[in-house]
Amino acid sequence: MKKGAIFGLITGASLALVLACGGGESTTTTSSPTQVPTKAAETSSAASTTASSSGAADITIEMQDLPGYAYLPADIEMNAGETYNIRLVGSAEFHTWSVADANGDWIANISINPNAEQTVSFTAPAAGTYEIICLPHQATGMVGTLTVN
Ligand SMILES: [Cu+2]
Repeated sequence: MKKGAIFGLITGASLALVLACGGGESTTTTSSPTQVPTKAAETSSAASTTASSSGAADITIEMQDLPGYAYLPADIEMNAGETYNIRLVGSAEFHTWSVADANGDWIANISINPNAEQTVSFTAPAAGTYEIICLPHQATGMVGTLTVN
């Protein structure tokens, strides 16, 4: 007898839910078509403003081959803890953009293939001065300095 009473309650409750959902849906459908396009236009204009301001921290470094192996620019500055998008533009030869910490461990060690271009996300380490080297061309002067403030 008790089990039957509980089952009856559940069945009644789910019926009420189905009826409530059906009623709610039909009401929403009739009123929404005129409001949706206006809201979508407002959202997209706000999103484009955010995207243009977030690209402010970009740094572009170009690789230079003979007669003078070099990074253009060789010396860059960053703020500690800030994340930068570094665009590395390759030349005819293979290069690396390698940055070591005081212990000689790589903070960054990025390969730049011939005539390839890539953008890497790099978070500046603690304040200090770091040496940037190109592994194949370090001996011929392809070095730079990362100054973190
Ligand atoms: Cu190089």
